[in-house]
Formats: sequence, C-alpha cells, structure tokens
Amino acid sequence: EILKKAAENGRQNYPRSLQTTLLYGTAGIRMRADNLDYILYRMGLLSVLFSKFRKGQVTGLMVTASHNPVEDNGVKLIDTMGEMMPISWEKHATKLLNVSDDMLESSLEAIVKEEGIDIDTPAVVCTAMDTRPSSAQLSRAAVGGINALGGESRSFGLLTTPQLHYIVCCLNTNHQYGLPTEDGYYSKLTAAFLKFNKGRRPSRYLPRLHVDLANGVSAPKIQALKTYLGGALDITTYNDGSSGKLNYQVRGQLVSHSIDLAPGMRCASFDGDGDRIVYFYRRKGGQFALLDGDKIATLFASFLSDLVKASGLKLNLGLVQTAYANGSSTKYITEIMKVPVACVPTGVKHLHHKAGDFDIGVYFEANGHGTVLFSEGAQKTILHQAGDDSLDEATRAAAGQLVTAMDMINQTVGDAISDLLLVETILAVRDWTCGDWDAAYTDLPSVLLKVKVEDRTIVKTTDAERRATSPPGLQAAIDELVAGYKFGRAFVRPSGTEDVMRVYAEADTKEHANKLAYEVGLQVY
Ligand code: 16G
Ligand code: ZN
Repeated sequence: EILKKAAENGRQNYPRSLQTTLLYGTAGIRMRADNLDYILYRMGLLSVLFSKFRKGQVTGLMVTASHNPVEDNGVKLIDTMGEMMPISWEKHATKLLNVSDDMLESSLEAIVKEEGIDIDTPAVVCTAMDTRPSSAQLSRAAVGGINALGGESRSFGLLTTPQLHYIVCCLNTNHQYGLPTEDGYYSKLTAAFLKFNKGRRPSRYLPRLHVDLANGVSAPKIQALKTYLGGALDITTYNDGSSGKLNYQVRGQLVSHSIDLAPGMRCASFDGDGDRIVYFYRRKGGQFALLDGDKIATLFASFLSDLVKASGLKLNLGLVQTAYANGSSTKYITEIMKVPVACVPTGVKHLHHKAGDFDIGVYFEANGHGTVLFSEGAQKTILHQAGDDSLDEATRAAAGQLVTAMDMINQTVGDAISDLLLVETILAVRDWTCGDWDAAYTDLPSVLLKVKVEDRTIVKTTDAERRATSPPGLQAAIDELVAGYKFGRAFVRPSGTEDVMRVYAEADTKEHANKLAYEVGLQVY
C-alpha cells in the first residue's frame, strides 16, 4: 500500500523527465541538474528500502556531483558503516533510475521481494548536500522520497561527503566512532591532531599551509576547522567563496592556478565535495612538483609501518593502488619499504574493499582519494598495547601514537580534511619539508589521454584494468608498443563516468610517455 502511494506521489510531483538510459555507476550518478528531481526522489525511496534492509540502521544520501561543473549535480548513497552502498545494490538503483512512472510501484515491490525486506521496519536516512545552486531543491526531492516511504529523514544541510559518511557511521555504532555531529567530527580529528603536535618544535617543517578549496563545500568547513585548531596550523585559503566558480579546475588534476607559488610554500587543493586532496610545491630550482595520492599513500604507509614496528606489534600492513599509480611509487613501496601492494580496478569502492584484507590497509587513487582502514582486530590489539603497563615506555608510546593516528583518520571514506591533518602531522613529526617528502622516489613521466570512440564497451579488461582481453589483438599490440620504451607501461580502459576511453602511459621521459600514449590511443581510435 505504501509503495503504491509513494509511486503515485512520484508520478504527480516528481515525474520522470528523461528517456535516456541512466546508470548508477562508479560513484553514484552525476549529470546536468535540470532533470535530477525525479532521480533524487527515487534515490530517496531506495535509501529507505536500504535502511529497512539493514534492519532499520541509518543509511545516508549525499547530494553532490563532486568535481563536476557547477551546472551538474548528483547523488551518492551511503551504507551503515559509512562505506559506499554495496555494488550488489547498484542494480536496484539503476533499475529505479530507468523505469517509467507506471512501473515504479512494481519495481519497488520487486526489490522488497528480492532482498527479503520487511516493509514495516522503521527506516532512517541522513542527508546532506554540497554548495551547488541546485543542491537545496534536490535535497528536498530526496527528502520527499524518504518521507513518502515512511522513512525518517535527518537533514544535515551543507557537509562534505566524508563528513556525512562519518556521521552515518557514528549513528550506527552507538557513538563509539565519535559524536554524530559536525562538532563531533572536528573535535575528534583536531583533538588527535593537537595531541600529536603538542610541544613539538620543528625547525624545517613550518606549520603554514596554503589550500585551494575549489569554491566547494569545504570552504566553510575549513573555516570551522581553523577555530578548532587554534594557532596550531596556519591555513591560508584560496577559492574559498560560494558556488560561483565551483570546481573550475581541470578534471583529475586538482592543481590550483590561483596560488602564486613561491619556493618554500606548501600547498594543497581539495575537490568540490572534499573527498580528494593533493599537495604541490615548487622545487628549489623553480620546477613545479605534484605530491599526489601515491605520494600521500607512501607517506602514510611508511609512517604507520614505523609505528607498528616501534610498538612491537605483528600487524600486516598493506597498500592498495589502481593501475594509475605511478610505476615508481609501486617500485618504491614493494622494494624499498617492503610493504605488500595490491592493485584493483578504478573506483573507491574497489580500493576500500581490498584494504579490508589487511590488518592496516592504506589505499589511495593517484587522483587523491584515499584513507586508511584498521581491522577490528588491529584496533583492539593497538588499544591493548597502548594500555599495557608491563611494556617499556617507548613501546607503549608508539602504540599510543597509533591510537591517536586512528582517531585522526576518517576510516569510512577518503577525506581531504582528515588526510590533510595526517600529512601535516607526519611532516611535523619527521620535521620534513615538501622536498624531503618528495625525495623518497621520483615519478616516471606519465600521460593520460581521453579518446572519443563509438562504443567504449568493446574494450574489456582484466588484471585490475592493466590488460585488455577484448577486442582480440589489442593487448598484443599494446605489449609491442610498450616494449619499445624504457620503463614503458600503458593500458586502456573504458571510463566509468564519461563516454570515452582512457589511455594511460608512462616512460622514461615526458616525450616518450606522450608518444606511447598517442600510439596506444591509435589502437582504440
Ligand atoms: C569516480 C570515482 C573515482 C575514480 C573516477 C574514475 C569514487 C568516489 N569516485 O569519480 O574514484 O577515479 O570515477 O573515473 O569512486 P573514470 O572511470 O571516468 O576514469
Ligand atoms: Zn569528490
């Protein structure tokens, strides 16, 4: 009965206005905001079914299109521990995105049946949004959907995506993860930061950072963060206005053009919804240098692995990357740091999932999305070690530092604010400049091209997208091209978010990487 009412309400107030086939893809759905009302309504419905499926635990719905242009918007659904909605539910989302108004009721019914949902279970969904002009209206449409199925909606207004993930996790863990409010979030992270940095007198490291916020939702959030940090970290912000020029940066490359970059300045930039961060600086010789997700991942992994050793624990720590990870980073991690590396297909959900195979799993995409997961067992062991009076003080202190690091890390999803605090902590502890950090390894020159094709689905890949299995002969051709270059590596994959093929290549020089990418591109063109 309630399904019928919800479908009827949808037909009247949020009629389907697009006939094209849509996909709930790698990171939810993103598109021009004009036609999103019915989509948000329907995703509101789905988030209620998902909460009922999770026995009434809180689920989440974030209105954002991340780093897409300001005219776009979209939605990401969140699971009860703050992870992304599981892959097995994406087909339900895709179904609801595409059915006619007449078929909405029966489609809802089919999901209820297939997932064995008790429709009388109460449901709670938390929602939040980014700063796009369309976000408020679309949030109302989502709440309309949530309420239409009798779900309780809790709206948190403007939040970064990872803040909403954090809040959902807190609500479902009896506040064990932290207090389920924005204040709880800042308090938890900054208390850990301040504890780590208390009384530290670095000489090379300067607690001064320049951050470009892409005019996104992080702009007001960094202002709030600053009040919690007091004077412990001096943050100068750029593009910290409202949504006007949101995400003007080139996709994938978050590097800012607004910062007048002088040698010695340490800079970072965020994407529009605050789940990605990269650092950059100018080398002594004046050359621009990017400290991307791979560099952040190696920094985190080496720091945590040192602490694990110093605290006398036997925990297996591993790092998860994608095919885009620079070959030098992979080599450095496996050969110098002796930390195991796993490679998975593009998309945060794959990295997050794989990181769960380790006691401590660090994961990052080169584009700056990443975090660290501590298994439940590891968390217990670390806490126990930190409180074990029979141990010598140095050992206990190291375990204590691991506890503090865990508190600073948003384990639910990649989080630019949390990552920033941990990078700053590690640099301070090691008394490092960007140059010291950068010196660990030198990136191989790399190139990423997009190629417009008629049908990107003809290319199929395996081995974490590093090898093509179809069309026949493609991989052999790539192998042959790659063999002609020193340190050559290349792959092609169909994009999950745009109607294009992506071609990645790296080699000993920029010129060679360009040439290799071009040659490989011709194979799919
Ligand atoms: C999405 C993914 C990102 C990935 C990108 C690849 C999430 C939250 N975001 O933005 O991780 O790098 O897609 O896009 O999973 P592509 O398939 O078009 O290359
Ligand atoms: Zn994002």
